Amino acid sequence: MQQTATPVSEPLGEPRDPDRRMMARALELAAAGVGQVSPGPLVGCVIVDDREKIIGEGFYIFDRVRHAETLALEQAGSNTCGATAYVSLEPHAHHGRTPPCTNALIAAGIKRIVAPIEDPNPEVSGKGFAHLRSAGIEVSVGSMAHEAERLNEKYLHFMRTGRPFVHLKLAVSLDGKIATRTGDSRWIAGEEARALSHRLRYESDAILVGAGTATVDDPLLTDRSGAPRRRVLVRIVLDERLQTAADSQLARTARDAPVLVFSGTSSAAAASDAVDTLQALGVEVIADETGGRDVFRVLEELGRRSIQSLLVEGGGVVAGAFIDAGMVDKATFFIAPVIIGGREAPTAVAGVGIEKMADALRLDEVEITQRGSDVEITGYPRRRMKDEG
Ligand code: AOF
Repeated sequence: MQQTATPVSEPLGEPRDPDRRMMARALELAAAGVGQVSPGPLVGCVIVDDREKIIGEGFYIFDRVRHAETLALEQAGSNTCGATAYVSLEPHAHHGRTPPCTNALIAAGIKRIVAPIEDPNPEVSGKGFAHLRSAGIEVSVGSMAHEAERLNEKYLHFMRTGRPFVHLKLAVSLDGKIATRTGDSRWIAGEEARALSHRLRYESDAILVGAGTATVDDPLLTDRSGAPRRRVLVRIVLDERLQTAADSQLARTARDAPVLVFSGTSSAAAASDAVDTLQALGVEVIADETGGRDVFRVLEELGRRSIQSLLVEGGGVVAGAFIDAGMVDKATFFIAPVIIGGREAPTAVAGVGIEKMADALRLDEVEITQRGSDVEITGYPRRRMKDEG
């Protein structure tokens, strides 16, 4: 398969030394696999000769099976003896769908390996580096570690916790509302923000909304980015009282893209006809004793299904449940210059909330970007002190 990736002229950030420059290229190559690696990692590899010339490049795509290092070595051909390999993740040393990449690197006569971070996959973690070192290869770890962590934030979180990485995305008015008092929410943010929302769907394995949003908006929740993706976006509704209608867009399209509905055990038992109807349409109804209110249990269930990443699109009740539970890993708010007003109009985040400002969820690594006339604020929730102990 032809490999295409953005050219080397625009490296990520402004790397200062040759290692950083080559690692930036490896990360850039890895990013070409977005949408096509789950449940695996994004991996890019650059092979560089002793005159610092790039002689091979590769990146991983799940369905192509072959790993980044193998592809880069193949492109480098017979010139690899004494070369340096830059890999965006620790090379694996076990037999998975492919033989160990460490074997290929050793056999090719690679002299030095540069990698930013360990692969937390227990099959790999530390073993890849140890194998390379035992073969006499110099291994440098840590170059662009933060960038590499961010690039693979979904995979790393999923490997470390067994649960999907949760990205909360909301479009809010200046007064923090997500709809009018009648529930109308089309549209708060403008076209640019909405296109970006489809990009976020594209980058996620699953998308989740609450029953209120599903009922009022009757959304399709599909990925309409047009970009190639490996796994169909799984659509999830937290629906304790089993309100999802058989004639909703979600239910009617359940054969085209999976729909999971988490409902309360008693609601599902009381409405067994509704369950049968939804199931006949292809909807999977998961009866859960908390009815999806315990988001940790929902995430564990999704983790069991190898769902690496989850985009939470609201509404306020669901956003509140995820924030109260401390289960948001990244947040994107599109703030539109519009004022909705009305005490009854829903706010972006409901839930229990907090008493003291000191307990508010603050974002770190905040990026603020103008999107048309809207402002995007994206950041990572700071871990709260009480979680630290
Ligand atoms: C690498 N280079 O390009 C990739 C790695 O057998 P697989 O392909 O499903 O992959 C199994 C594991 O290998 C995967 O979970 C991850 O730990 C590592 N992926 N490793 O050295 C690559 N894709």
